[in-house]
This record gives sequence, structure tokens and C-alpha cells, in this order.
Amino acid sequence: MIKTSRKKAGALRDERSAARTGVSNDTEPAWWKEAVFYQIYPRSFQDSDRDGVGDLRGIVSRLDYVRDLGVDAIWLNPVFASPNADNGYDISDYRAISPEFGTMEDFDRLVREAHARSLRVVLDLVVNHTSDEHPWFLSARSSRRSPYYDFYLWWAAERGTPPQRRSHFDPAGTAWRYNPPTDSYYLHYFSARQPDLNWNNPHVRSEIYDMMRFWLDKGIDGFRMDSISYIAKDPSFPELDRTACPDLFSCYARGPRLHEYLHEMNREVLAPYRCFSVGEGSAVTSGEVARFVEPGRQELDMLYHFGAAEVRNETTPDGEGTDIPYSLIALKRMFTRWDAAVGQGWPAIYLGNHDQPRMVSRFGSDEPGLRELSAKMLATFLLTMRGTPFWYMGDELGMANIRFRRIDDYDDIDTRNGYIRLQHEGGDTQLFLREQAEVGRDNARTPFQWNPTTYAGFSEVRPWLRVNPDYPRVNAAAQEHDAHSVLAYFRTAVTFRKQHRNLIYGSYRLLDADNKRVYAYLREGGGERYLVALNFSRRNALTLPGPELGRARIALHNYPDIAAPAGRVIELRPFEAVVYEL
Ligand code: TEU
Repeated sequence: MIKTSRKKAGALRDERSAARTGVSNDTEPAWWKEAVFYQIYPRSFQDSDRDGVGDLRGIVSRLDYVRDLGVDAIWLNPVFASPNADNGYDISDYRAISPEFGTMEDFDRLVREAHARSLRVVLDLVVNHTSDEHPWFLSARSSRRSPYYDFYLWWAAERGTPPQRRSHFDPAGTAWRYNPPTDSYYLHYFSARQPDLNWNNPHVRSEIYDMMRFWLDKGIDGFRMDSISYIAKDPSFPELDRTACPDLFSCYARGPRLHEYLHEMNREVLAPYRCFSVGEGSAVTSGEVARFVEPGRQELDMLYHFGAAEVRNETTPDGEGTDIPYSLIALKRMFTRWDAAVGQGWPAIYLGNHDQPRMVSRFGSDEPGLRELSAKMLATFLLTMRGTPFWYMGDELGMANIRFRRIDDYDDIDTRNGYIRLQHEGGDTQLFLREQAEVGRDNARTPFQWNPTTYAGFSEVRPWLRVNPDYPRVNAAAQEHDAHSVLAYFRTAVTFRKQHRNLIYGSYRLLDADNKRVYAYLREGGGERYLVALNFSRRNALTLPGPELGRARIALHNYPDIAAPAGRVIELRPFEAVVYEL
């Protein structure tokens, strides 16, 4: 049972200071190294008050389901007051629950009920920017004399055109927006509805730390830190070096004083509260990640990266006929590189979240007959790989991309503003829509598919976003009592991971690196050795990973039947996953 008490911070403070001198290494036990995290996108999980939007009471009503998955912690996407320009990633009051999600009492009950089920609660910390409706910004944009003017980042118009900064979501692509009352431009790395905070200002930092303590005093267990790598900016706004950062964004993750701020946050809040932290490493490279997560640096516990999405978006198949639409060799190399890159830190592993399309559609196949097999194969990877797995809600059912075809079907500001930008530029909007059907973030944000009733049991009224029409076939109720379902396999694989600490803390070594269809690796620790062989293709594939398999025991596999291992060659069927205990 996890205690939910205000005294937790004080009691733990002493414990932490005693442990502070020790520099943990990557095998030092920690709950968050052994945990499986389950990400809940609240707006799409369960509607309890018939408004078509998921809410906190809906989540509470489903906590037994979450507990029965065997996971250990839930990461909630933002539930704070927000005008929802970016679905909660534009916060207008950091200490209030958005009325569409419920009340503060609903939140307190969620924490209690989660802890009663031994589920830790991790909130989304969005402090690179606020909403443009936050009182700080409303004051700041009214006058240069506002006490909050320096809570944000401005370029005075009398200095001329601001130096180029790109924006992820702006229809014109620029990260500067002119504000007449102050005759200056404000910076927004995301949409103009999301003005960036000025972390150079110590008053901003102390406000953020106080807010973090407010939620920790309510008993939460940690934070997922939104685009935390972006928070540091040089207030002189020099021209960025296009050689070092061709797309400009990678410079955003190398702002001056970034690690000073993270270390200060650790000293002020994370360490005293023993607060778990995982950063979203927007534009962070594998060469930089250790600076965020090496224990001795006392910054963050983990940092997740975008390597898998980049490989999927930017690589071509490994030669003719591999039938994998990206380079599996590049994917294997990328995960292997990042595994080593954390040094004494600890990796975070994921293939899907609220910003990515559904992993079964992206890295497996959602064609009937292959969807379940490939969903199980991907689950095997995430649950046997070294590092903490972050699992996205619904992937345990094999939920797939909805593939919207019309711009009006989309809610996401990223897609909608991207479309507007293309229209302005005279670009190919039809090609854009075909691409978004595969990579758009709304693919992962369709309502959770609980059962075959109208709106998939998510709501009794039309949801805020269309339900995937495959819900009569793909839903939790249909899988709850099916021993061969993706849901059953996920639970089995989680249990397998939990029962084998040496799998969690053991080493990772890539095998058969140049195999174009099979991802094989060795996990070793405490005298135990596990060989994982995953066929990422829809055809039979062979791997010769090295070890003699004659005496190997098959510990986990995703097909209903399997032949005993023999010799050194492993033949895998389409999307077959096998874990051998050597
Ligand atoms: O995402 C960060 C983000 O979108 C950028 O890092 C961008 O994804 C880039 O492609 C990374 O290479 C976070 C949230 O997860 C997302 O939902 C929000 O829209 C965004 O920040 C703004 O808060």
C-alpha cells in the first residue's frame, strides 16, 4: 500500500539526505525501474457525466481494470484548467482541475483510489509554456510595466525583426507573435496560444516549484515533464547556428542554464519529496541524454526520446522485399545506442503515446489476422527490453489507427494548423491528409474501446472525437475472457517481467544486428539469460543469434503453438515473438 500523507515529504527528506551521498548506478533498485507505467489520456478514457469527454470519475470507475493489467503507475495527461487549444497542454490555472474533468475532490479521490490499488499517480508537468489565458500572460501582454511581463519572453519591436525561431504548431511556422499593447513579440515554441515561460526569471522558477509542492502535498508520486528540454532560452536571442541545428529545434534543447534549472528543481522539490521524474526529451540526442539522467547529476530519473518515431518517419526498408516499411536495422541500432547512452542512468522505453499513432499500425500491422500477433510481439519487446516501459492505454487491446480522411474529422491543433499552413503555402493538402491518416496524433486519441455498445462504452453520448469503427471487434469486453487475446497476452507478459527481476536489471546485448526482419537480443543478470527473438515482418524469418538452444526453455511466446528449440537457428513465423530462458 502506498502512503498518501503530507508527512511523506518530511519523513522521506531525512531518508533522502542520508542516501544523497551515494551515487546510484543503473542496477540500484528503484520502484520506477521495476514499474510498468500506464498512460491515460483522460479526455478519451471514460466519460462518466454524459458530456462526451472522459473525466476523473470515469477513470476511478476503471481503476480495477487498470490494476488487473498488472501495471504499477498511471501517468495522467493534463487535467488542469485549460481552454484546450492543445487539449490541456495550455494551462490557464496550474492549481485547478478543469471542470470538464471534474473537481478537486474527484482528483483527491482518484489519488486515494489509485493508491489503494497500489497504483502510483504521475501528473503531467507543463512548464515550458502556459495558456495565453493564464492570468500571468493576460497581465504580461497588457503592458511592459506589468509585474508579469518578464514571466514570458519578448522581443521589443523597436529592435526590428526578431531572430528566426520556428514553432511546432504555428500556421506560419514562426515562434514569434506580435502583441500590440506591448509593441513587442512574444515567443511560443508551440502554438501562439502557448506562450513560453521565461525560466531565466527566478520568480517563474519559484512559482513552478511551489506549484509542484502543491500537487506533491496532495499525495502524487511524480511528474512527466512536458518538453522539459526546451525550457532554457538565451534572453539575448542570438541567431541560431543552422550548421549545428539545421531544423532549429535541436538548438531548443541546448539552452544555456538548462541543467542548472533541472538541478535546482531537483534540490528544491524532487529530492526532498523523493518525487519521481521522467522528462520528455524533445529534440534531445542520444549524445546528450546522460546529462539529464546520470544519478550523480541529481536532475531527472529518466528522459524519454523520439528515436522510434524518427526511424519510422525517416528511414526506408532494409532492401527489397523486406516487407517492413522502415529500416528495422536502424530501429535496432537506435534502441541499442540509446540503451548505452544513458550511462549510469536508466532508459525509458515506449512505442506509442498521445503524440504518436497507434503502435500496432506504426510498427506492426493492423490488418486482420496480423493485428493481434503484431500487437503481442510489440508488447514482448516493450516488456523484455532494458528500461522502464511506458504503455499507452488501449495498446493492450491492439487498438489501431482510425485514419481520418477529412481535415474536419481532426481535433488536433498540430494537424489543423499544419493543414492551414499548407493551404497558405499552396502545398499539397491531399498528400498531407494521406500522411496524417498514418501519423496524426488523433489516431491515438480516439475513445477507449470498452465494449461493443454504442460509442464503445466510452460514453452514452457522441464523444468529442470519433470512435474507431472497428470497436465492435476490438474492445476490452471481447478480450476479457479470451485466453488468446492481446489483453490476456499483455497481462501474461507483465507478470513474466515482474517475476524475473534479472530480466529487469540484467544487461542488454543486441544479436544478429544486420538481420532485416528479426530483432534478437540477450538479457543477462543474476545467472539468468534470456534470448528474445522478435519477427517484425509479416513473413517467416530466420535468425542465427548465436547461443545453442537445445536446452533452452521457452518462457514466453505469442503463438498458440510452438516447436521445441533445437540447434542454433530460430525460424519465426509472421510477427512471432519468443523468449527463451537459456
Ligand atoms: O510534446 C512535445 C512535442 O510535441 C515536440 O517535442 C515535438 O513532438 C517534436 O516533434 C519532438 O521532436 C509535448 C506534448 O506531449 C504534446 O502533446 C504537446 O502538444 C506539446 O508538448 C506542447 O505542450
